[in-house]
Amino acid sequence: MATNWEEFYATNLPPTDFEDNRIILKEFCDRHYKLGNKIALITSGGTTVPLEHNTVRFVDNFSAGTRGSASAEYFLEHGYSVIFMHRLKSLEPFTRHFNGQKFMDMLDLQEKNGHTTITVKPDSVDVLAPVLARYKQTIENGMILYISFTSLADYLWLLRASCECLACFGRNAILYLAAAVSDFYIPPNEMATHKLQSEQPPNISLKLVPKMLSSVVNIWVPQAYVVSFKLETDENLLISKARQALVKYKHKLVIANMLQTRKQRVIFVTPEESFEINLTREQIHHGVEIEDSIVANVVERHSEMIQSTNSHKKK
Ligand code: 9Z3
Repeated sequence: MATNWEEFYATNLPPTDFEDNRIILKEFCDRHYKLGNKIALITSGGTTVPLEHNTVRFVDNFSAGTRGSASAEYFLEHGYSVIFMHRLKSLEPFTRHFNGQKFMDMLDLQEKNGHTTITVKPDSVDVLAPVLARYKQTIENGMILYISFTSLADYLWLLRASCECLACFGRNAILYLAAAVSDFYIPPNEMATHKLQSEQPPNISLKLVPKMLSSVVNIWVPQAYVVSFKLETDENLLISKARQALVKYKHKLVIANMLQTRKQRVIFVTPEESFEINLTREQIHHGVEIEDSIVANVVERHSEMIQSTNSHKKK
């Protein structure tokens, strides 16, 4: 009998650029595997759930991609190669610091004798230079791969393809699943072909998306260090739901967060313990990002896992 997963992939077509992305993913992974690098797959941003095959409307969610894009920078600082699998047009590492008007406001425009010069305002150089330097170094060393998705189906196709390429890394891979992935969708055979008409209120019935974590942890990358995120809006559910996920999927770590406070507070839930990381008002005021501590902690746990496996092997 086909599992929910097989059925999902059998009935939802891959995105049009899927084969190209698969080749790019494989090349990136092969290169970094040969270099002996540790690698982090970071998922980031929300997914869309189309309401029509010829999609005019879709269900979306709040995720801006702050968690994923900031975390990507910190993983790079810790020496990891990074696959940044993100929602198209959500925040990206490095450029996230200068989003929208901020970037324009950093520049000066001069017109003289028919010549146009654009310069960075002196007081913006200190802000731009360190980020630009890190960006250039990352790109020159080929340390990051940007792969984008929009819909839930795109995301799930790319997730499986990434896992296939990461399997050879064994314990040297981290999966850091920060994307806010829809739990509900409309199966293709139940979806309208054309734009829903507005003569009557539509009757939309969403189905549950098969739980991908189970395949990730048990089949696709069984040796990797898998970190999932649990988002809630009701504090009373947060820890119990995070624990439930750990028990069900048997991975290493769930990072729980509340929608409203996700930028200043997270709770690490592992099979052995749970503890909070909190930023003070002062830290927030000084531009400290919670992802700095989150990633440092995850990296430490990952190293411990690798070391403990190595010492087991030696015995
Ligand atoms: C998260 O909980 C992320 O921390 C956020 C980050 C999406 C809240 P932003 O992108 O927000 O910085 O604006 N991600 C996982 C959310 C999720 O859908 N988790 C599933 C669940 O809670 C489990 S995989 O059931």
